[in-house]
Amino acid sequence: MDIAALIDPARFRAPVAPGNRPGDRLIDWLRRMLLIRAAEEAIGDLVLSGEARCPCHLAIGQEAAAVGVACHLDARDRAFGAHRSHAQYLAMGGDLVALMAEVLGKATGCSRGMGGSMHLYAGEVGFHGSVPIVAGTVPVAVGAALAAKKDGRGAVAVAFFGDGAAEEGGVQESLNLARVMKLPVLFVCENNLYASHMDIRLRQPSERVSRYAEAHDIPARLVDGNDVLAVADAAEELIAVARRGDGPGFLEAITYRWRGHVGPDENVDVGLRRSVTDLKSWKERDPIRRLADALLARGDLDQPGLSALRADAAGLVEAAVAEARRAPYPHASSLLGLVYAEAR
Ligand SMILES: Cc1ncc(C[n+]2csc(CCOP(=O)(O)OP(=O)(O)O)c2C)c(N)n1
Ligand SMILES: [Mg+2]
Repeated sequence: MDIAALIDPARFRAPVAPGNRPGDRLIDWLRRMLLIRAAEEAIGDLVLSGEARCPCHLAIGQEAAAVGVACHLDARDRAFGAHRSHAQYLAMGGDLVALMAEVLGKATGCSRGMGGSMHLYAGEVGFHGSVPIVAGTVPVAVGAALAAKKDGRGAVAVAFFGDGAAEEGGVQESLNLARVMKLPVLFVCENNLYASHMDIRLRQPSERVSRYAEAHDIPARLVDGNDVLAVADAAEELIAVARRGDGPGFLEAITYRWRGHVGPDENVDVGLRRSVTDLKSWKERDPIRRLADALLARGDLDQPGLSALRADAAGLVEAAVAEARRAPYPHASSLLGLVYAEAR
């Protein structure tokens, strides 16, 4: 794929090409993307109303990257994220109520209300944590891949990170070690072209992050990150290589966040090149609409069916927020309870 075409928001707006993939599988992916979108819109509202007090980084517009990778992972795998990880957590099957409770700081949250939006955990489905230290979990994923290799049960580790994280030295060291030790890890760079408010074109000589993988002799795929099928095909191939013991892979998904760096507003007034026109244009590459249109065109779904999927997602999110609201806050006495591991 040509990076110049991929970063041009006037391109790739057509429905995705479902090929001969079964309709029910694709409907499941659509359902997951709709749930992520609805959940993040609700989180945005909770921030606006002041109920959510932690910083919340929304991935609205980026849903296909998380779902296209997560659909090939299972509970034995070890995925890690960063500050913008609601989508990855939900795509892996993390509990929706526990997410909302965590965002509201409640004791029933997935990190017992101690972490907030940027510290998500759902080990039971293979999501082993998100940490807002940019690039912090990339070497951790490499360690998890080493453990997986020693276990010999075919598990893979996945590091989700951004284009900004790729500029941290630890990512280079991680790529090097993973390749030299032939570890089963997939590096997934969700390249949304921004690190906080700075455009990648002001930071780098090339917009293409996967060139780092080539420098480390790691097979890389560059895809339209708003095409869940393109992401899923590339992820499937690279994950299969890792699972059979043939070493790491690197997947770069070009995408764009519709909201600001942090919080629900659009941040069009802070970046140098994030213009209203660009944002409007990127919304035309909506990963959800492109999949839904493909399913409608192929007859896997009709309009009432699509409306029902949307209503289901909205209903689940509304119920989850209500349940999270009812949950208690953690007691102050539990504050130190999670600081040290218990002696075995
Ligand atoms: C080590 C470190 N440096 C700086 C920050 C502040 N910070 C938070 S997010 C971010 C940008 C990350 O950009 P990217 O990796 O592209 O992720 P995106 O926000 O685009 O999803 C920065 C600089 C941080 N959290 N950690
Ligand atoms: Mg980024």
